[in-house]
Amino acid sequence: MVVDASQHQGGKLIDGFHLIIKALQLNDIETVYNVPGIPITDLGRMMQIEGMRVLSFRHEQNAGYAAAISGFLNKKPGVCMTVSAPGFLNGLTALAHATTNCFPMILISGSSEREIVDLQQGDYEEMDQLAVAKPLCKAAYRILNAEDIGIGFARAIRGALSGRPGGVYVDIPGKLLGQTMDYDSGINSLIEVIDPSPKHLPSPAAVRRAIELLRKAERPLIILGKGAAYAQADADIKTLVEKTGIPYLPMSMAKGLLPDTHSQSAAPARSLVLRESDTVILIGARLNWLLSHGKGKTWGSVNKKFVQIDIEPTEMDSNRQICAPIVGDIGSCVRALLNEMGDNWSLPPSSWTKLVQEKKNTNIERMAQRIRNNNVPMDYHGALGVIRKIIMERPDIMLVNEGANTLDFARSIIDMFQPRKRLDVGTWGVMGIGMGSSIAAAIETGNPVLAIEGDSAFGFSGMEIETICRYNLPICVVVFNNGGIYRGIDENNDVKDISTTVFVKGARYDIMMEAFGGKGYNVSSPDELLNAVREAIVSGQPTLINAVIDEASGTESGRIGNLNPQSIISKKES
Ligand code: ADP
Ligand code: TPW
Ligand code: MG
Repeated sequence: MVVDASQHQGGKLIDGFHLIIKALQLNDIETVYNVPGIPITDLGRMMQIEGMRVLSFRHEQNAGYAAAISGFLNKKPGVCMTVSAPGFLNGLTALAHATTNCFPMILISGSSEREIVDLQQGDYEEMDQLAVAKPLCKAAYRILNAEDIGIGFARAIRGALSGRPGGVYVDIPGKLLGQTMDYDSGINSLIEVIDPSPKHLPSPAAVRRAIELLRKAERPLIILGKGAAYAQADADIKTLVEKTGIPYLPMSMAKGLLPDTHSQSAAPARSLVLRESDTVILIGARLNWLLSHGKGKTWGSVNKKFVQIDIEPTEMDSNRQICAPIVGDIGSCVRALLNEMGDNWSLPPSSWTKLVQEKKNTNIERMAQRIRNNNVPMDYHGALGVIRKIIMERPDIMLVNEGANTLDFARSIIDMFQPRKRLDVGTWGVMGIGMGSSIAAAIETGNPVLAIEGDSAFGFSGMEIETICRYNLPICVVVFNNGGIYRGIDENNDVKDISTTVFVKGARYDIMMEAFGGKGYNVSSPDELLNAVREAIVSGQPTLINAVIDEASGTESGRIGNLNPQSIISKKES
């Protein structure tokens, strides 16, 4: 039953439902991504009545991924709300993903009666959710009393945003919602969090140390990570790159921080700059697996010195010695570096920048030839050459991308021109972020969204195309349909079941979209693909394009096949 808050005002009482709503609104949180059910159905309804946006998904994991990416886009916690035990667990994957990626997010889950859960007497959807959540997020809280709702959410918001951002869990036992208290005391108990993500100035000595190192560098390189995109210090980062004249490499979600066509972008010469650089400045990027841990063949034999800017002090030396750690928020650190550099900064030796430029020219020319094909069936290059053209025409498009080959080729082929326009699988390389990220991108930015999805990747969240149609969102999903995971051609080796990596031949994902009233296209050539995407973007209507890709054109695991363990026994023998 829906109760209007004003009734309570008259009686000078307020309940848990409305205290939660007011606690969120007081902190400028107006959107919730959820799946309803006991005990939070009415909470969602009341949120809507009080003017919040509550979007309902078909699976909590997708609502969670939407919340996670909205945290990244807005520098404000994205909120996901779920029911107890199974709904909570479905949302938890996304909370862990947000924490791993340093995105601020709050997962609010309803839970069963504490007395029964703690005695394990078998309540409806019984689970000790707080204990389960704790190891998978930055902080986890349970609110038992209405008068603690203000404090509880203040802690959650500060937890998600301060220092290294991440996920916070808030456990809401069903009983809390119906609790009442005096209206005025309730309102006074709420907390507007002041400065939840305080500036963290770097120490002057750390800044001087870094500048001294940079002055001696002969082959310097800047690496921009998604922390730099998150920080929203776009103008200062651009100034730093341009004033130093240092070639830079964007990590995938930092693409577009400066346009990929920038003369200093070293992306098309990635292998060369990683191998040959002598001094590397990491800005909001970790030396994790995505950068081969800063070691091995990728990094060559040159003895490198690392400068690292990060808000998290313990990130330093995690994989390599950091000679000049700069701990602080990226905006403040970049500003401090610019101040310390002064006006006469000498550009890197031209022998270095020329070497990078030559390699770039060769690779750009090679790529241009490969994407200029109109093969049918399409290969990844032909199809992505088209998508590349679309983003050049409309750089405001939010590009969502997942898959293996579909991800790896898209990342290198599609140039980005504006910050925070590329949303992908993140640090885990997780499949399933597609539709949740697309929905949040549409809701949070209002821009057109283009999701480039492997057919396997799409399957993890595909049911949300109903959600896309229901809210009539300007999302165009392109399914790169190669009939399987990595490829559609694996043989079944005479065993009973079909190969583990292949799907139904000739599947028509476009018809799924039509089932919900959206527009479907089935295309087999780059020209058809180009026309279909253009029409979709102009129409702003929910669209799914089934793009038929040559089943044989991908490779195992895309670019990271080397990470597969090897058996001494061949697959055929075993
Ligand atoms: P990528 O995958 O793009 O290389 P990572 O997720 O590995 O990026 O790294 C992001 C880093 O950015 C994290 O170590 C995180 O602590 C840091 N970070 C996030 N926001 C800020 C900020 N505002 N200031 C400083 N560092 C930040
Ligand atoms: C949650 C493992 C990595 S990539 C991939 C899987 C299943 C799908 C690749 O096929 P797709 O792309 O999307 O069709 P393409 O172009 O190469 O054919 N479960 C989760 N995350 C991951 N990463 C996997 C499984 C995986
Ligand atoms: Mg595939």
